[in-house]
Amino acid sequence: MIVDRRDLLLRGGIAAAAGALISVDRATAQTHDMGAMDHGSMDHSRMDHSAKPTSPASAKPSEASRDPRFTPVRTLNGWTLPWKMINGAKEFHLVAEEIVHEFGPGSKATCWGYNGSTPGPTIEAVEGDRIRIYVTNRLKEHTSVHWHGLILPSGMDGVAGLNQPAIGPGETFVYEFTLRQHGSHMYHPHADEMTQMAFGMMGLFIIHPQRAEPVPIDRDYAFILHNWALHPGTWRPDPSIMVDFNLWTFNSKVFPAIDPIVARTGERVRIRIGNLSMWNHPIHLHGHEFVVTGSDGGRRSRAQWTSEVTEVVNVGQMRDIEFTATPGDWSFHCHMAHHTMNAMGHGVPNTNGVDQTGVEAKVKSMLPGFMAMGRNGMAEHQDHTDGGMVGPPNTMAMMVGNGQFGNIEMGGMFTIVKVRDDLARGDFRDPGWYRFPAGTVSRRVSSDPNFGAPFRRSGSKAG
Ligand SMILES: [Cu+2]
Repeated sequence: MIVDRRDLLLRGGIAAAAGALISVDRATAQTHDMGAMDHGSMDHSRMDHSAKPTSPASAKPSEASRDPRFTPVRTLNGWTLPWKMINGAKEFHLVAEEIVHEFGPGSKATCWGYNGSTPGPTIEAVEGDRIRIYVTNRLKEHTSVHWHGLILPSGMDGVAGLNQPAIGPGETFVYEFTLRQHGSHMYHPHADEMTQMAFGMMGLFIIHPQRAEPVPIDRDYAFILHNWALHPGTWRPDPSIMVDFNLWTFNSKVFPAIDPIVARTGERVRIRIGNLSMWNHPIHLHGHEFVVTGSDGGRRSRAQWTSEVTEVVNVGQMRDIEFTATPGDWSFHCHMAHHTMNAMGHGVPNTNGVDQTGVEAKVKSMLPGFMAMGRNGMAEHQDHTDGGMVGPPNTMAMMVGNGQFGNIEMGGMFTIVKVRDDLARGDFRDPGWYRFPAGTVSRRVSSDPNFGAPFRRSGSKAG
């Protein structure tokens, strides 16, 4: 069943429509265990094991050797593509295919990705490596892979029609080149690009420098920013949408399904952020000043590092940020407020400040389930949806997530950096909520609105 915004308005009431509503199980918020596996919480349900690629690179992840020169990248909610050394080249095998992807609890869609996931698996290698990548196309239309930001022979650049013939359905092409740089990069199709990217086809391509970095990185996270038009009550992203998206994702997941970024106190953390969405995203970290140390242009010299608390990651760019982890639970999110919400109706009447008492009774006579909301702000949405108010099928509530002090009222591009004193090296498991030292949490001192009689400007009192 397709539910459009008009249906939403009629079925759920004006304010309810402002945040396409569906109940979210409290227990699903931040309780998933990342475990120590690189595969994290990815959904393998649609991987077609009977059709495993026959190239030598179809190895189990454990067969991929670990390089002592660098800390492997941890792809948030994702995984790293295994490889095998064949005839002097690191050999990888990507499979473009349709998948069923879960954005978060209660929201799945038929998407396109690589090797069973969106984003596809991260390709990780070292500057100077010879790389051979097979690409098998299991889609019903042609595709190609562009290695975004890589310095390579023109015939390996992956623009269908320009650099190569398109990879037809069922065909396998091979790309082979030597890595001439290091840095944070991406890959994505360059054939029916608008559609294929709107459906989730993209991945990270991380190239480590040949020599160990002067400032060692203890935890190296990476993710791609993306946006999706998954209209309420539908099961396929709409590739025709240009601005009015309703799911904003880190590695194709929305809060609360995005893995936390876990670190031990004092560790140096790098987060590599790529953007293949259709907006620029100001990414903001609480409680730390980070330094922007690199991009798809490689690692910058120290003199070029800038100290920031928010860094805009423009479309088509990557940014590497680094910081020394400080204990606590710290929000990490896009600062576009609508990008930290899940599915919303846009362009609905503004009910803020509107006394709907009389209207509510009248509408209720025609729509028994109608509930007037939004007079004093929107926060009550989460109470209603957490309380079981039903919205359109397959649609996440606008604001979700429950912390130890109450509703977090977030969604979309939001996760939590969790820094603890007692984590083992390489332990990426969710450590639960931060135990605040006694006396360090902001607390109520009065419930009297006139408390303290602070100075206020005269003449600004509303109504
Ligand atoms: Cu944003």
